[in-house]
Amino acid sequence: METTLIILKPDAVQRGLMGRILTRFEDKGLQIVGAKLTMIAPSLAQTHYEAHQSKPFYPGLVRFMTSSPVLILAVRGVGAITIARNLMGATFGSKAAPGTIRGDLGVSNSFNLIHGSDSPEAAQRELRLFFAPGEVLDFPRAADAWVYDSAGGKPE
Ligand code: IDP
Ligand code: MG
Repeated sequence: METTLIILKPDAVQRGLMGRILTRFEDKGLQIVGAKLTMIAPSLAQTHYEAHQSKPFYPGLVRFMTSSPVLILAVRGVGAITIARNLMGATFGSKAAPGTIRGDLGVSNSFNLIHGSDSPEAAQRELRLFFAPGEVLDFPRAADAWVYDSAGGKPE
């Protein structure tokens, strides 16, 4: 099982799209194991996006991410990191494929609704940035018996 860090960005919250985006993850069979509606402090946004520090869009990105509340999520499942990235679609709303969150719900390249960790290392780092110990929950989900085929001993 993998856990990934998802952020519904300020545009998603302000546009009233939280429920519809969350539903896509739940519909897919992923489990929501952490959630908080919060304002991101500028220092945290800077650290989170530090890989992009040298990019021209970095100051605007930090301003955008700290401008209004966001919904921070921990999302779990077999292959959750890649599955979530595929559900999100390409970075730019203008280019993201129909059927994806970014492709269906937005047109902007910077206001692109959602963040998702892009590797296991990033997920581990980002989950630790946004969730304190104990805030990401570990609980059985009754539906897992039907979401996964576990006949072989592990969920597939
Ligand atoms: P990702 O969110 O799909 O992983 P990254 O390349 O990691 O995309 O970029 C992080 C965020 O920075 C994007 O989600 C988007 O909000 C913003 N961003 C990336 N490239 C540009 C750009 O060329 N112009 C404006 N904003 C950008
Ligand atoms: Mg990225």
